[in-house]
Amino acid sequence: MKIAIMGAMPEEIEPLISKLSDVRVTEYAANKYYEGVYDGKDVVVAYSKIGKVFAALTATRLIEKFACDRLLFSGVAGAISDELQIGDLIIADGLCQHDLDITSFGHPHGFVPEGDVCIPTDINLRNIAKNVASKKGLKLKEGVIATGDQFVANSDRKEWIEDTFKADALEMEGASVAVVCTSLDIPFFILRAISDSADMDAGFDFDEFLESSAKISADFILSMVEEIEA
Ligand code: 3QA
Repeated sequence: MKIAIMGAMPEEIEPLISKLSDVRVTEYAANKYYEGVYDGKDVVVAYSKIGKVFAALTATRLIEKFACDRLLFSGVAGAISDELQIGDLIIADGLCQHDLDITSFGHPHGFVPEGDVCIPTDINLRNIAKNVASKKGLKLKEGVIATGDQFVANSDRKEWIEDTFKADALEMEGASVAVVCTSLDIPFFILRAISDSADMDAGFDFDEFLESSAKISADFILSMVEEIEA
């Protein structure tokens, strides 16, 4: 078993790589990949850079070149659900692409032929997350995460995403990782800690809480790695 852990931004993986031992760094397509050991398990950590295309490239590389057979994503997200405050954790039960649109042809938002509007995450990894949360007494929301190549800082757009996809949080990478992992048959998991509420104040909040929320997510992911059987 080799576990890939990816984020989108350097801030999202720094709290992870600082905890690895025997680190070896390699570079591919202007991304750095950190192979190392955590809790006796082989892990490969990388940040993709922002957005769906970079995330798809990095996820593919982690699976095909580094032979990872599980992929965990750690990072921050904008909240949609009122239940989610800054610093709260959400795991995706499914992910959709809110900016994928061939509705001119009568298809629903987020759909293309031979694809799915909503891609489910691995149930075993979700159960491990729930066990970690209950052990640590942490609140963990489970819901739909919507992905698109937009930093959403607009209440109208946010409400549209909520209404259209029943989404609880939004970000810019999860669904593309879901497409790659499902296509390549790799169990995957998406965790996010809230950095902002995707509204007028989102840019300001994001700058303020990126680091602290990224750390909350990363710490949780490491606890999950401890629970995953080698
Ligand atoms: C935002 C990051 C991208 O990887 C997606 C954070 C948190 N709040 C969001 C929101 N809308 C969409 N996504 C998010 N991540 C990158 S833009 C800022 C870059 O600053 C999740 C996310 N409201 C770089 C310095 O110039």
